[in-house]
Amino acid sequence: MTVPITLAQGDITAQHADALVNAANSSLLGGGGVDGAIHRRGGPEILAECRRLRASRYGKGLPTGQAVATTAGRLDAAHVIHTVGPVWSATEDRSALLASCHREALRVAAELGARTLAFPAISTGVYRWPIDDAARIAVRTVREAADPALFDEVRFVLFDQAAYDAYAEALAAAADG
Ligand code: AR6
Repeated sequence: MTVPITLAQGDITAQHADALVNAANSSLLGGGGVDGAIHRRGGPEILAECRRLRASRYGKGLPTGQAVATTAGRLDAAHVIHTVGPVWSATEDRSALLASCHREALRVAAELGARTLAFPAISTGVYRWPIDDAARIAVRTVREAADPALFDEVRFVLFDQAAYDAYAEALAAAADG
C-alpha cells in the first residue's frame, strides 16, 4: 500500500490541507515564489513565528534538506512546514538533499498529526532544478517515505502546465515501476 498522491495545478496558497509545505530559504524570513505567496496570504503571524525560530533553535538558519513547522496564519491549513531545497548544481549531485526535504516535511507532518499535506515543486523555481528530475525525486521519495497509516493524501501543487505534466509523468512511471 502506498499513500494516495494527487496533483493540482495553481497557487498552493489557495489550497486546503492540514499542512502546506513552503519552499523557503535558510533565513526563514521570506523571499519570492512560493515563500513570498505564503507569507503574503498567510499574514504576519507566520513571519513572527519564523523570527522566534531564528532566535531559538535555528540561530544560524534552517539547514538545506531540513524542515520545521509554524502556524499557517490565515491560510486554509493548520500548519506551514518550511523546508529549504538545494540550489541546482550541474557539477554536484544534490539529489539526496532534495529527497531529504520531502522526507523531513513528511516526518514533521506526521509528528503534528497532519494527514493531508500539499507540496510545491521544491527547488524548481529560483533554485533552478530541472522540473522532470525534481518530479522524479519528489514522487519517488513520497511513495517510499509516506506511511499510509499516517497520511490520507499527499498533493503536489504545480504552478504551471509544464510542471503539472512533469509530475503526472513521474507519477505514472512510479506506479508502473
Ligand atoms: N504556488 C505554487 N507553486 C508556485 C507558486 C505558488 N504560489 N509560486 C511559484 N511556484 P520557488 P525554490 C512554483 O522559486 O526554487 C524563494 O525566494 C514555481 O513555478 O518558489 O525552491 C525562497 O525564499 C516553481 O515551480 O522555490 C528561496 O530563496 C516552484 O513553485 C527560493 O525562492 C518552486 O519555486 C527557493 O527556491
